Amino acid sequence: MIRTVTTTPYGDQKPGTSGLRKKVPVFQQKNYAENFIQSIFDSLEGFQGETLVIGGDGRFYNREVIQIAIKMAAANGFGRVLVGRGGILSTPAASNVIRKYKAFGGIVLSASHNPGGPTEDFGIKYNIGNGGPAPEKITDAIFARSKVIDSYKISDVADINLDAEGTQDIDGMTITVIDPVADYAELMESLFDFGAIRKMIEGGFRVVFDAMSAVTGPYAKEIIEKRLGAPKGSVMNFIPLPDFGGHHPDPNLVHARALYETMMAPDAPDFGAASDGDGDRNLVIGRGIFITPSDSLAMLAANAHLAPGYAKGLAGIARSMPTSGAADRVAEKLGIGIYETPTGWKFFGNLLDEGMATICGEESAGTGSNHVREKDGLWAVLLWLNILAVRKESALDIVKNHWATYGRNYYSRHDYEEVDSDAANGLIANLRDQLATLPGKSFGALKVATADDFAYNDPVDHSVSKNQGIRILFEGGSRVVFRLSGTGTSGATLRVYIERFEPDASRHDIETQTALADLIAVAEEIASIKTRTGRTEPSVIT
Ligand code: VG1
Ligand code: CO
Repeated sequence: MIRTVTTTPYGDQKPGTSGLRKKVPVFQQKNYAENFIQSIFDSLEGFQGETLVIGGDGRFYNREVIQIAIKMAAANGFGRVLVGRGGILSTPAASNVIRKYKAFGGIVLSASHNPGGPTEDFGIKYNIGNGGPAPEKITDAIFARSKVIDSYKISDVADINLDAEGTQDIDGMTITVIDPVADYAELMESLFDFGAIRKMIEGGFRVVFDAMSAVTGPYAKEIIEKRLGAPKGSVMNFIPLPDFGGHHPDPNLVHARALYETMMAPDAPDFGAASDGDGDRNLVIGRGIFITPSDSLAMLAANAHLAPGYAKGLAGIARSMPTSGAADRVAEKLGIGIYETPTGWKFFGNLLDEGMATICGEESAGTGSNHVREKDGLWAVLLWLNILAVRKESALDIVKNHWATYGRNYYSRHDYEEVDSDAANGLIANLRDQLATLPGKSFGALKVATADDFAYNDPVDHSVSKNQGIRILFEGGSRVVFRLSGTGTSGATLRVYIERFEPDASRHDIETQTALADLIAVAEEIASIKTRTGRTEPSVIT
């Protein structure tokens, strides 16, 4: 039986960089999730009888919202729901399922790298039929709808058993509980030379993967241990936990410290990697060398043709604006297009759909390709393994060679988390006010060439996205970028991105923060971070 329930709107359901993210208690307010899901459905057209994919990263409150979403999909007229067993689907796996089964779209439940638990974070995101995050046109419509919504529809049925694969019907809709891993593992096997990787591992190559007690555990177990033959124990923290074991499932040098230390030890394995809460990010560390995400994007692009799925070469590379220009040099050498987009995977969708870009990446540990429409953590790890298996060199040698060929883009991001929102907005406003007068100004040896607030004109649908980050570019190619995070759930997070290009191979071994020290000081001088935020140092440096 279908019920129509009267509700009142919440004013704060604005999707951010990657969907709606709030603390669990916010989502637990009366009708909060229902309002948002109905606002999604109300913003879509033509889904009657169509398929909806539903899955999440297994965090606290995942199962509850999955039940709600299924019952609301039935009441709103979807013909079929595909849901991952246990309510689990990694973000890239969900993207794949949407594409493979020609679904109308999908609802992905995740707050990604943010911590989980009763007082931590939760999130809901809508993906369109290409498998990618809804573009701004749709997220704007969802927000507008959420502000006036007065009722939602839900099927009045008992909870669905999510733990057994199979099919059942409710209110005229079919629900199929699917294996969350199988389709994804098959896709990976179609892109990479599993035989070559298996042989490398048989030959003694040691790989470790930290699933951070998050969604990639079952995927990495199946692929890295079972299909590629890595010894048991190669995948660590492989059981997805609702609170990620109390950790931040954020694969960076702060939260994946143990992995970093393992990789820097004298008896380190050959290759180490980690992924985040929902499986779309990757951290890669070769023995003795941390590979920054921006460098990893460039190196994967330069070597992708060594994997069967990319043997024909790349059509183009796309990177988010704050991501370093290392990939640009590769695109230039390959003679292919390079695109600079705002932060967030949704901006890559059109470029991938149009065949303009094959590989995309973000400095925030996200890399992916046209195989799905999300960034994909395990995909990046497997592409690295495929490249290592073909080149038969260490990751360290590949990195050093790359820098020697293309030059090195020293790069770092400084995050100031949970700062006062007014202070953060004031800081950005102050930077905006300086944009006109900065060009031509000198700070020590650094002279500002241009300064702007990044705006993106989508070359495919010609939509314009403004205010995407303050860029200060110096003569010689160095730059500093400032923007506020769109994924946080309390206060504001200021991100400062710092980059300097160094062509001289004899200067490629400087410690990163040292190499960037002058720029870091100028960033402080221009933005007055310390006085405006009251912070003496960043909370996270990546
Ligand atoms: C951050 C990253 C961005 C990424 C987004 C979602 O956004 O900077 O590159 O696409 O998270 O990633 P923001 O607005 O906080 O800077 V995930 O893995 O959290 O879905
Ligand atoms: Co993520």
